[in-house]
Amino acid sequence: MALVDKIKNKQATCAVIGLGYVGLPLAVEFAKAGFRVVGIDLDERKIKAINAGKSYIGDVQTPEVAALVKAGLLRATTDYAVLAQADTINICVPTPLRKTKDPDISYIVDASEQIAKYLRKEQLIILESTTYPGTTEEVMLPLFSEKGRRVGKDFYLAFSPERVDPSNPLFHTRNIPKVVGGVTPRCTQAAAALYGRVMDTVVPVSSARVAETVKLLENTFRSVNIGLVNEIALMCDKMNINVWEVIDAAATKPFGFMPFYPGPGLGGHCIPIDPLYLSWKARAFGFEARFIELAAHVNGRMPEHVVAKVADALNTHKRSINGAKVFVLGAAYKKDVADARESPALEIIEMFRQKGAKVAYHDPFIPDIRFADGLMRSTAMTAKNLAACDCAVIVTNHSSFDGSLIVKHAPLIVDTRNALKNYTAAAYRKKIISL
Ligand code: SAJ
Repeated sequence: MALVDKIKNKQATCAVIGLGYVGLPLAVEFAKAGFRVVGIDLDERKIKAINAGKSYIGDVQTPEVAALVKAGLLRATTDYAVLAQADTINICVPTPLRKTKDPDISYIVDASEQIAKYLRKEQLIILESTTYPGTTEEVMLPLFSEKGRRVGKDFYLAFSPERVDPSNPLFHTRNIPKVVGGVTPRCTQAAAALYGRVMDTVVPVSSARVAETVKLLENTFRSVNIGLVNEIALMCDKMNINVWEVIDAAATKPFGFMPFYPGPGLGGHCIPIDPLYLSWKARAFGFEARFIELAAHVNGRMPEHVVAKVADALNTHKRSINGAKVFVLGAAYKKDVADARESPALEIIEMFRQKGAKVAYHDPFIPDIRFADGLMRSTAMTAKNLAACDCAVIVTNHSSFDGSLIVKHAPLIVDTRNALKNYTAAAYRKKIISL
């Protein structure tokens, strides 16, 4: 295949559509491997930053971008016309949910329609955005097959799930095994050839559908297990058993167990969303994915449980939640990330406010949060501010949080992340309420 030869000798020009936390690292890895790469994004700021040799993604170093741009291996544009010169095209655009909790693949369709405008012989298109099984073949393929073009002969089409884990210190784009499935075997071969020149490990599978489903299984596995451990936490709370101690002891089992931890709810732009793409598609086949729906229900109830715990804790101090000063510590969806998308903290803050509490929050990664009635800014976590509240609630356990400061000054603490597990002295235990 002429395209595979071009890839093998790195003469291919690679286009990456969508330059976010998946697309930019991918574009940089392709360029580092020696390919000429053109990134495409609608956001002018991203384009300007890249062409000025600057990174806006934590896991991508600016000097690296600068060197690749200087070497002529990396450039960015908002103009899709460059696709006419591309030999390979990777799509890394968002796949959110609509308000109705149905999949929103409009970004994939928009990108595909642009690709179809410039499609020419021997081009390879690879979708990386997480989506329901069948998207590549049922939605994208028809757009490219017009004018008698034949997939696997005139052009190649594949799916390869993104597995980027932002700020993961060990696993980066290049050393995470890359699953890839083509619409035809020759499509798989072409896509595997491309990744084989960039990634340490390539895992070819028999079809695009299999590759789409691999990603959804990975993240549904997490959502369902988090839902299970949250339900166990609710049970242990009723039975006055320390669920954290139970999990730590269970985790000593050297096989057949993987610890997950209860928390204030499920945040991020992957885990709360991806499983619902799978259950939505299953419903189209008349199949009710009950585990997925139940996990979403249990995880969705955790913010309410946290607010109830705080109300009970205040009650033991003869305070009602209405009028109480509540200090939420941590707003990001998980520790040490600067991302509050779908964070349970947002729902918890809203619930406190609806109940008449005076809420402040502190998060070193999230300087402000926009609510319907305006902007809320992060409040410094000082001894004074901790002492001034009626209850502090640890919602995200950032590594930078000073447990001794919190325990010393806050009069009452609800700890939803077991962040204060080392403060076991009787005096402390009286004022620290665990999830
Ligand atoms: N969470 C719990 N208990 C747990 C684990 C997570 O409550 O035991 C919560 C987190 O606080 C967060 C949400 O679930 O609110 C999601 O956490 P996550 O650890 O799954 O982190 P994400 O959303 O960044 O997931 C990403 C995913 N990566 C990709 O989709 C490429 C996921 O597949 C990774 O396994 C995960 O990172 C990871 O392991 O860090």
